[in-house]
Amino acid sequence: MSRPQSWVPTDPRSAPTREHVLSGLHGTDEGGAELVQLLTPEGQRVSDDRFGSWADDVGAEELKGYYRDMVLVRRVDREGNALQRQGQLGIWVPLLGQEAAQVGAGRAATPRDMIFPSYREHGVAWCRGIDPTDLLGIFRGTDHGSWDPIEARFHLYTIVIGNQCLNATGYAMGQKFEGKVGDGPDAEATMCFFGDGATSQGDVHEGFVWAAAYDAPVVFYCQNNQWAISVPLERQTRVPLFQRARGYGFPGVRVDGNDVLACLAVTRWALEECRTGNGPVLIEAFTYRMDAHTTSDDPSRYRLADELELWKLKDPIERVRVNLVREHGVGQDFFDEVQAKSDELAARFRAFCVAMPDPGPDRMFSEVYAELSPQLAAEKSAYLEYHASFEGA
Ligand SMILES: Cc1ncc(C[n+]2csc(CCOP(=O)(O)OP(=O)(O)O)c2C)c(N)n1
Ligand SMILES: [Mg+2]
Repeated sequence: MSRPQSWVPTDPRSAPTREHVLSGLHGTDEGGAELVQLLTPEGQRVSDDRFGSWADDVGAEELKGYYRDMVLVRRVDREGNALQRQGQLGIWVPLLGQEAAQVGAGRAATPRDMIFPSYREHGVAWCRGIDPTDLLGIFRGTDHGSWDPIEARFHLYTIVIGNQCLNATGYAMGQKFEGKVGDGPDAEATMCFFGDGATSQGDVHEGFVWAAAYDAPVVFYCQNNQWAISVPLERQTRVPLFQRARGYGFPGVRVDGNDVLACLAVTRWALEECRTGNGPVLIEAFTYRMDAHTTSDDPSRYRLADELELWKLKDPIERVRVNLVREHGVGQDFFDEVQAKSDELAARFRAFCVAMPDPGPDRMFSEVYAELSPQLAAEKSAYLEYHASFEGA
């Protein structure tokens, strides 16, 4: 069967043929011609007419910074996985493979911008200045989230798939209503992180519709890591995800999610569009989840190992390392220094985790509402009384 040139039917009124559907699915499997890339998997810096200028200021020093970010974030991630296996955490959600998608986007945001994550955004949290030890509470089950979302301008993790798209859109509408969109230095935007699977949720659709109708300054940042637990991307969509934006009336861009520079450039552009009143924007960061969905998942049951082997060749950290060595003459000292920093961070992360105290029974009632309602206050005292009945038992 020959594949048509494009997935788009020639007559827009006609239903897509089987061939069109299949070619559309094919388009979702690969980056495709519209993938924005500034750093190839081989570590070569390349140009891009539309977005290249948004990373023109990135020289050796900045690139070294992004390399350091990605190595440290990966190290935290690997330690998190190990701590779960050793019984110190109830669960861990790995980001392995998505470091560039997160660091590129996270470093593009200014301190004024507000960010709504899902549950895998440890790299974005890092860019917001959240100490990695603050991530441990949720996964050890001692906390709902240990950072102040207002101060960090980074909301607490959301486990309910897609829900944060509504929160982010509402927040961005508020920014618009309060006159925070425009040319001034106080302009700000919102960024919302979600996965490929989340795009099948009603909440994401509703968020897109409201954001479009109100010109809300929100960047929808979809990390397409090809899988929603065991469900592959082709079960979620007939068209490449970035093209969905068109149906809502705003631009969609597909960026190489394993290319930190391209993610930085495209996100800088998108946030600026939003701040200046041209939002919303959808970014599809085309990447791959190299580990399991969570530590409760076993991907060998639903995907072939050779897929992972192919994506290893597109590793987001390795291409930056190669570029630093080849195009900037960075020597081994720098890489040794980053390695030493990563060992130090890992040791601190582990030591913090194993020493975390168990919270008291009142903890689950604290910092949820500013003031407890009478009903919650009654529930709290009943619970504390029940707890106390075990004392000495
Ligand atoms: C509303 C809702 N439905 C189902 C789930 C169970 N669930 C947790 S993660 C997940 C898959 C999400 O996939 P994707 O959006 O691609 O994000 P990824 O985990 O790949 O980053 C599902 C179905 C949930 N948490 N919330
Ligand atoms: Mg996914």
